[in-house]
Amino acid sequence: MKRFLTIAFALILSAAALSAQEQASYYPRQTEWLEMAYQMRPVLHETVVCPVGAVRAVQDPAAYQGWRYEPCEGWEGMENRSFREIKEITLDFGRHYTGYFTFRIKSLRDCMDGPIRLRLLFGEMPSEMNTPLDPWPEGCLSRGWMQEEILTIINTDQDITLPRRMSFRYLKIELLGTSQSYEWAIDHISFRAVSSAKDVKTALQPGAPQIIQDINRVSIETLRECMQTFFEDGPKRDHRLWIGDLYLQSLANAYSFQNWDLVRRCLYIFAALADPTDGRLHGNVFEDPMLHPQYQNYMMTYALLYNSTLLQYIRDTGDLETARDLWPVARRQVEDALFSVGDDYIYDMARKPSWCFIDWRDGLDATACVQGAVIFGLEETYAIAEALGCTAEVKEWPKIAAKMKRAAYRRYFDKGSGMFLSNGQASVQSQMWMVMAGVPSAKEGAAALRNALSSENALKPGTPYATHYLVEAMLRCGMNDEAHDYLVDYWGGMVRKGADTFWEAYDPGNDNISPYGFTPVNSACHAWSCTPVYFIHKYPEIFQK
Ligand code: RAM
Repeated sequence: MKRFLTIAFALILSAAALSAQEQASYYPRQTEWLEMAYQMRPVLHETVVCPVGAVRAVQDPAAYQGWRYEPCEGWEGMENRSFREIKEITLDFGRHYTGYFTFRIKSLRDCMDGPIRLRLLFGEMPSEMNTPLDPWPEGCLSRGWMQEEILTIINTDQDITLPRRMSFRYLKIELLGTSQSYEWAIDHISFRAVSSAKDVKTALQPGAPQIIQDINRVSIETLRECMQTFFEDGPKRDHRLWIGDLYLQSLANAYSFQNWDLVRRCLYIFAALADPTDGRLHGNVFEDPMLHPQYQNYMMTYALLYNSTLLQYIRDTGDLETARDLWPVARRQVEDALFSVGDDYIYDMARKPSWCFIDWRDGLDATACVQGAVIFGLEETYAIAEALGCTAEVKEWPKIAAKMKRAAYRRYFDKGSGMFLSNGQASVQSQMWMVMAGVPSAKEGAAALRNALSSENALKPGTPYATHYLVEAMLRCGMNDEAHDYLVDYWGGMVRKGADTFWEAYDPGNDNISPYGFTPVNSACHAWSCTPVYFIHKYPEIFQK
């Protein structure tokens, strides 16, 4: 009896400890927010598609990353031709799709008397399909990201659907093994494409230039493919919701699909999964097998962009109820960032380590950029407080922002070069974040941007992510024609090199740029690259003329 009572007492105590722990959650409503996020999970729309033809790979130094495809025979009638004779085929589905692949082995003659072994390789880019993957480079991201499956098939004449979701345009099928005593074909090839995006709600002005039409279309396709149960960064690689990508997707969404429910869902997911001990947001989260963050992945610059996403969401929808719910989360991210601002009003990256992502560009000194990002985040969050009528809670912020701007100017502006230097380094990235923060006047900012863009030594953006802020900064300085030309050159450059969705990394001067040291693992349909649709529709007088 005594023993029973002890156990019962221990159980009650541990339950009490658990609920005390739950209550200690930084935001008391986190469990409820998670439940809301589950309830808001969208239904995916499905479309069944088939290949449009077979293609042959051509190694061509003039092609992007050295490879291109040209159409060839082989698709028509494939279902009645022995695959023992075909041996290998590459199919082109005509555009980028994300979803599930199905096919069948059809008996043509005699009875199957041994398993069939096939290699299927799905890929977004011609070079990804044709670059040897092994030996896999040391230190690179997981080899498992490559969409390659080896299948052993023991039954004919029934549908085989791959469990793994694929994101691709091209599919190569190779025969690795078969019995020689029967004939079979590959039949019933189909692909169930999925996306939560529906109709596009915006249209270009009649007569918009062809290149703008193309860039707009490719932006929309990029966003559509990334819109799954949440805004993924890349449907081929990462499959994650990252705050920095979400912010840019929310801008593009506002001028295309206008799916505000999906933005709202993402805002609640991040809030629900914030660190319960200190309220910090994680930089990215996963949907499966259940919603969870990439633990310990703290990204101060991204955490502040959560607030910008919320601000954009309020401006687009007027939904102050959601903003009121999430205001404590937004305020907390600023408080956390301000913890690292010293008495000199300069952000000190060493004070509380966190990943301050700005761009994938080797050697970039992010110090000045981060100072700018904090000022920008502070002001954006203050605008949320204004919308909610709660500025009294954060009345010090405008003064802090002003002091941080003055400190940034004093610390980073170099009269000699007419640029902001970050620990002595010139980069376009530093100029654009100083402009985003409102540190220089429009005139000075434009001069600094021009100086960095024309300087041979200044680092340039390595991703469409950073290029987004460059174009935004140019517009803020009144460099409208330059912003137009830059957008057309940069994103139009990808279109001219064959993009049907925009790439994760792009440098007009270096086709082999890869944040991971190996281009096949790059994502060729990447969320943060989809913002031209936002610029083109928000500023029609600049971009559609
Ligand atoms: C890469 C992805 C992702 C991005 C992070 C910081 O892993 O491209 O989209 O947000 O970097």
